[in-house]
Amino acid sequence: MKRVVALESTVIAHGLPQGINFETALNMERAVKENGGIPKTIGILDGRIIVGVNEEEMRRLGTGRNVLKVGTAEISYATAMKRDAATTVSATMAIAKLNGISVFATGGIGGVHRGVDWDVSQDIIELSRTRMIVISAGVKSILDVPKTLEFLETFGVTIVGYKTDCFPFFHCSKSPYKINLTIDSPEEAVMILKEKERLGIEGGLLVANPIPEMDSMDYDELRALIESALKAAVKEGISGKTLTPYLLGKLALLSGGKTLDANISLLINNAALGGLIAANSGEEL
Ligand code: PSU
Ligand code: MN
Repeated sequence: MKRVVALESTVIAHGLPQGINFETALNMERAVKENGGIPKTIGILDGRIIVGVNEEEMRRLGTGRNVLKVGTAEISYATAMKRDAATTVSATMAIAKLNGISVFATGGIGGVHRGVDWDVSQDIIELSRTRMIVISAGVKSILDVPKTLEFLETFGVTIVGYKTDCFPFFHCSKSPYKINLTIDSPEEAVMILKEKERLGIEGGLLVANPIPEMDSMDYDELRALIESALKAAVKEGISGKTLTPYLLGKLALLSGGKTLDANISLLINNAALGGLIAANSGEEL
């Protein structure tokens, strides 16, 4: 759909604490608009899929007690059971695709978790089968980044760095992990997606967009905080869908709110780039 940027709702309902989640969601929509895009935040209310929630619906997703967190696999449960549900990266992509939307901005995609035996996000599978530009600040720093990169490669996801050859570390603009492919403009992202379409190649184009330098955290400090958060999760036996929200919450606590500020900054930054890409996408995308 012309100039539209999809936004997810899990980050509102489960990724950010109440109080700032609603405001951040609105600021993301504003960032998309300021850059020429049309934001559509996706969510499920009473089993109804909504592409472009209004403020009241956004507030309900952000404050409701019984809001499910759904990946693609759980969308049909939420709609059949008439539930309220926030959509993760995978579910947002699946719904965006059904609605002809080709650009989606998020914070960080899910991937291969650390510290637990085996936990790989549905996000990677959806990225492997849905042709769409997904803007993210790398993958969440709580994950096993090298393993996540290997999985993305295995599943045929195209990864490009936006003005960087370094795979960003979510809260931190730098990491030891390199990206082979780089783009320098929004137009280039659009060109690559159009080529995928022309050649009949499925799968996402992950645009890794580093957090702005002034809001970036120190890499070593962040690593140490993540180790502590992971230890706490193992000790408390946290697993499954609650693991990501738990770790993000714990990190915010341990860092005195620094990870939260960084998370908000990168979300806005990604929404802004989403707006720019969508504005440059022309008629066909
Ligand atoms: N990025 C954030 N905060 C989040 C998420 C990503 O800044 O809350 C969410 C996304 O919706 C992503 C989900 O799809 O976490 C991944 O969860 P899991 O690891 O359970 O697959
Ligand atoms: Mn998981």
